[in-house]
Amino acid sequence: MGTVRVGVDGIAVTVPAGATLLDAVRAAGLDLPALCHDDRLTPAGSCRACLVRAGGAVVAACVTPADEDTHVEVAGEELLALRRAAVELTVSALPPRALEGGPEASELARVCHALGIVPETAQAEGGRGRDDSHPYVHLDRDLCIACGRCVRMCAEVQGTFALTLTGRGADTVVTPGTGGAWLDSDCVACGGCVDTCPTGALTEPGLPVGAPRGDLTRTRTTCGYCGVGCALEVLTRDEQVTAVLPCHDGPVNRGHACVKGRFAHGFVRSPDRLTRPLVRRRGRLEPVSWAEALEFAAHGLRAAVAAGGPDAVAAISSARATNEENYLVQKFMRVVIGTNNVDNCSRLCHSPSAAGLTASFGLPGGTDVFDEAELADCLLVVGANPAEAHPVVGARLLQRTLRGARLIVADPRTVGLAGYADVHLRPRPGTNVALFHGLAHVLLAEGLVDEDFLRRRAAGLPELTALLAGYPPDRVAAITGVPAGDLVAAARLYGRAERPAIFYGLGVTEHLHGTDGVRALANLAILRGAAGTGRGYGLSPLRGQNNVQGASDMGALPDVLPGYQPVADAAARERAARAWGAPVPERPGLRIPEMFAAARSGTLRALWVIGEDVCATDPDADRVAAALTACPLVLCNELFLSDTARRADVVFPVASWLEKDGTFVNFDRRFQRVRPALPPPGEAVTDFAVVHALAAALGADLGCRTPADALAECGRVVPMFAGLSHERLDREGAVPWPCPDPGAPGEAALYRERFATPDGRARLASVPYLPPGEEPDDRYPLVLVTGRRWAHYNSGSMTRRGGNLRLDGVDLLDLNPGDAARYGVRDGEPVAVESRHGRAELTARLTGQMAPGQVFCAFHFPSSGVNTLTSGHADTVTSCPEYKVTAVRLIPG
Ligand SMILES: Nc1nc2c(c(=O)[nH]1)N[C@H]1C(S)=C(S)[C@@H](COP(=O)(O)OP(=O)(O)OC[C@H]3O[C@@H](n4cnc5c(=O)[nH]c(N)nc54)[C@H](O)[C@@H]3O)O[C@H]1N2
Ligand SMILES: Nc1nc2c(c(=O)[nH]1)N[C@H]1C(S)=C(S)[C@@H](COP(=O)(O)OP(=O)(O)OC[C@H]3O[C@@H](n4cnc5c(=O)[nH]c(N)nc54)[C@H](O)[C@@H]3O)O[C@H]1N2
Ligand SMILES: [Mo]
Repeated sequence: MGTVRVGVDGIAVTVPAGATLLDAVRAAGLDLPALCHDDRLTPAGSCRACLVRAGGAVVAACVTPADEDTHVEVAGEELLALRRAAVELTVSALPPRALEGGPEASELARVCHALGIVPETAQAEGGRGRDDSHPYVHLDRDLCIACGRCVRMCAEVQGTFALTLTGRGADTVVTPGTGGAWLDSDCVACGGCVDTCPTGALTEPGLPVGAPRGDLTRTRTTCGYCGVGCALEVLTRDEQVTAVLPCHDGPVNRGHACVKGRFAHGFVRSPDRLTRPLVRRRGRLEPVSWAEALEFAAHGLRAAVAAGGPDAVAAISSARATNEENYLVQKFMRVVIGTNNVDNCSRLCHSPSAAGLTASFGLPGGTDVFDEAELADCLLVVGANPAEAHPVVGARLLQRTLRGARLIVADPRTVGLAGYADVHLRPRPGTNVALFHGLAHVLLAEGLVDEDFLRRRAAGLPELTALLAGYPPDRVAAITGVPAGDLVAAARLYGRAERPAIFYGLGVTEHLHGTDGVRALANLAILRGAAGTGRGYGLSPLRGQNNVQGASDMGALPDVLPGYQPVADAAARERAARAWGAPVPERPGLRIPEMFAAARSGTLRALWVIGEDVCATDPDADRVAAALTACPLVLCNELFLSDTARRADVVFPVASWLEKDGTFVNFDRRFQRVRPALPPPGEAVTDFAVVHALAAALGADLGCRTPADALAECGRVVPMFAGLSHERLDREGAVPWPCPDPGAPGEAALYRERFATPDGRARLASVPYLPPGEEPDDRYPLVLVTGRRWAHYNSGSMTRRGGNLRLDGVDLLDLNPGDAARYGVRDGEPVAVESRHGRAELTARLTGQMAPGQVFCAFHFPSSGVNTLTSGHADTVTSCPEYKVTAVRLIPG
């Protein structure tokens, strides 16, 4: 992209080609009001506040392109008067409260102050009323200047199209497109409209218009909900969160956010927060001092090791916690206890991605960072619902589609993006491998493969070609239920695109053959030569938790040390042992489901559960509860008395992501800083401090006193993290791994030269399609798919404590109207769901988004019992539960 040179009041500036005069004026360091303008949006040119003179004419700077050698005149009494008149006209239609809070009250107030417009200019009567129906977005109609920024934000950034301008002339005002109250609209509370509103017409409860902001403390951190990794600025006063705003320079979110990171912070000061350690005495959990709790835990751990050796102890580390905390937990287990029994919720989530991507390409992460993948001209979104589960990513994928990229969605349900898809493939749950083979069959049959790439950089083509002969479209249609014509159409779109990218989620991994699914999906990228190009696109798992990538990177896994170095590898053990000054146990440890089985059989004698509500979120919950009951010692680090904490013998109260220091790794392998915005409540401390304290109670010292030390030590154990440090991240913001060199950038796009497999080639996988573990029958005739809804997060422990409950307060079962009629279920009425394993109580919602024979629910309200329904079937390679396929029956109300 070229540049142009522009003169601004005699100052020469260089701006990128395509820039506007407003960009040039700002590049010159001059202030120019622009009330209808936001850099995140297409310019509107409607408010006339940015009038300048260029080429002899008075023009709105925000919509006038900067041409080479343009001379822009900004200063001068005449231009100032024009701008002042334009803003005065706008302000005169507003009531006095628009300018009562002083210059810092709003962008408009600031502009008025700068232009010398006095508060008395705002004299209108108003009386158009407010809409305070929504917990997070409040509308004062009288302050609306119809600049349209909110409407454009909702359309161009969020992509929800929930807002419109209605009325005429001075009466024009923003309204939800559905007409009624804001709460009942399509708004998904990303906060974008509030963020861009220049007048205070749209505000959030913590920051009403005119409220003083000067005394707020601002802390930049990384969101602790999902794995997108949004950079957020937390505003606090008196140790309370006032608001959380998206950082406009956020490397991933670029000024966008979602209802969770932006608004769901009410949990932080919830009266339910745990503030003191608890110990079980005479069957009841009672508050005790830290010294007592630690002594009790240490005593119990010693007894467990004495009775069953180090392997009688296990820990589930937290993908909600920081890298440094996860690093410390696995070090504690390996060095202090002497076992590899440590795992994290990647097991339940994207462990098939780690296994599958490693087998296909060599490393357990996506092939490219999102910014590059997003440049694709064809998006294949598979078994992922980013509109709800990764809203900031979902919004960007939608914008890419609206700007011309082709879109294929593969999901049994009509998820948010499906409405915009060129082709929506709706496979029966559990039939992905056949679906992907069907697509690959067409790619091969129609010559839509990259022969040169396959020759130079891939292995396994002859075997795959032979296998794919058995997956012609007709047979695949019979297995998956996807019409052969749709399959061919999708394969042609993906096959003919120049830059095809794949994004996928749990609809691929949480299956009996999840790892095979990942590998069969990777086959498509390899056949097209669409991975390791160095130019982006590739294949990206939309990883779930804020730090599930990092928890695994740090070695909170039973078979690998930090940096995925196998515990079975003597050299890797030796390297870690040298850094840690203690031997590393040789035998790979237990995976989460194996831990529960060992507890039930009596061989596991102590389990430390850190930030995972296993009783609510692991499958076949009754058997999980039985495991905890059987285990002589259960320790739990929690924010709340979760179903799991309730069953523990010791509960340590801990800090949340808003209260701690460290780093997270997001879904596309980027390290970012996490900083405390407020202190934890009561006696709660960080997970980091708890691990240190428990080690000390056992007479051990884990070293690395601070989180920064822990990351530095990790870099000494793992060459690919050697270039990372807190100090560097403070300076640079986000740095992707691999990052071996402190002086060089991390590797955003992997495998430019060679894949990280032993022979440097990507491996095509010849895995046959095998049916799911659970199949419907006469007694359990429906297939239940479980997944996510936009307003709640996993166990819901955080999102159910605050305004999100008003956005989504009922645990729903989605089902097709035809099935509802057949089973006598009515919309909005209670329905019991029974599987071969358990029973849940939900409320029915009839929707055409569901295919006949399938029902869907989330698992955000543990009291409904959804995870008593799910089975013990798990991915044959990684033990990831088959959450996406459970045979059920319905019993109306
Ligand atoms: N609002 C919200 N956001 C979240 C979370 C949350 O709880 N709430 N959780 C976070 C976590 S931990 C994770 S892991 C991510 C998960 O993010 P996603 O993977 O996007 O979430 P899910 O809704 O579990 O599943 C995705 C889709 O898989 C589809 N699916 C089911 N079976 C199949 C199949 O056989 N084939 C295909 N092709 N598709 C299938 C489902 O219909 C569903 O729409 O979200 C993260 N973000
Ligand atoms: N039916 C069904 N079940 C599923 C899934 C599904 O699709 N369907 N998805 C699975 C997936 S992908 C995942 S990732 C799991 C998620 O399951 P979990 O990890 O159990 O769920 P979360 O609610 O994210 O967090 C667990 C607990 O951590 C606590 N917590 C939050 N922050 C911290 C912290 O910093 N430190 C500590 N110590 N605790 C903290 C919270 O209060 C919460 O109780 O659920 C799985 N369960
Ligand atoms: Mo997850």
